[in-house]
Amino acid sequence: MKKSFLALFTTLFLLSCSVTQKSIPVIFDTDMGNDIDDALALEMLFNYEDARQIALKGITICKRNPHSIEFVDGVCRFHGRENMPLGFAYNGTLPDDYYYLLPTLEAKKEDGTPLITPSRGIDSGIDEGYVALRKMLIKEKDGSVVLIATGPLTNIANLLKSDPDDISPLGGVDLVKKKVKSLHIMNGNFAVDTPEWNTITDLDASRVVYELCPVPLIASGYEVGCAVKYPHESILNDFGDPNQNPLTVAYMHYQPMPYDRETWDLTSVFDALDEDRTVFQRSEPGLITLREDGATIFTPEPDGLHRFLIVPDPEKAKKALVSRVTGNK
Ligand SMILES: [Ca+2]
Repeated sequence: MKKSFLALFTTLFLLSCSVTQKSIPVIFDTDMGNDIDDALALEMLFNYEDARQIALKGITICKRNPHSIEFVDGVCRFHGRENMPLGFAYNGTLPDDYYYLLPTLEAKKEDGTPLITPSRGIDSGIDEGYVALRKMLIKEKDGSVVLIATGPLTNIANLLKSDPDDISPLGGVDLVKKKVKSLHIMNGNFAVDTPEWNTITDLDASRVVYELCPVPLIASGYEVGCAVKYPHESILNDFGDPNQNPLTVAYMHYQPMPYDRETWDLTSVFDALDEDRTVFQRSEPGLITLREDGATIFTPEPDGLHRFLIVPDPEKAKKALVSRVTGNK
């Protein structure tokens, strides 16, 4: 009896240690409401957190649409995250509603009540994106935060440009250098020299991030997400009634079904957080610079802080991403 108690205690102790070690603090910056891949990426983050591999410390929104706030807050509450710290780019880009925000906010459960019930919106006094990021960062251990940005880099650039203030005596670059372990962005194109959408939607912000980011920066280029498409069958089959889950409702409104969507933002989340390093590979180190039109240029440099992603086996990557979006269902 004593032995089994000891074994149980030891197991629990080791389990708690491994949980503590693996709960990576993560901050997610998203243009939720533009493409549907942000919604799939957020679902992955919830699953990583449910598996106790990460702690999602906050979400900043770089799309200047009030319904983006309601959608993100509502989806967080749907998943039991009642008070997720949020930030919003009040002067961000792309204020349009587009295709899935409103239909998801208007969707109903079978009993006629709203599917998601946001408690916050544009008038809730949510912090400006970079202010929220500064507040989130100071709470975390030095060198610990994994920052993932899957939209135009408005908030991240404003963070890097921020001055010392009441939140921290450090300016943005020094604060990021102190707190952030790595920055993972869906940005650029490393296959051909064509400007990528996230890069050029806020080109000034992209220049700031590539020039000022003081920690390792890993970019998932346009070509990576294009090589791996999310299967519509998963949307229809893996989440119960697809009309009763905000992710699947949003997906079904983004484009006419059935369609398989490119996995751009999902690839950055997976690379940032997953222990399986065989699904996506990273390039040699180097320096990413932007041509005048916004095309990304990669120059190898042994001490460079920048890398880009490579997908050696798209079919393997698809299975890995589906597993993370569905939570291995
Ligand atoms: Ca995005």
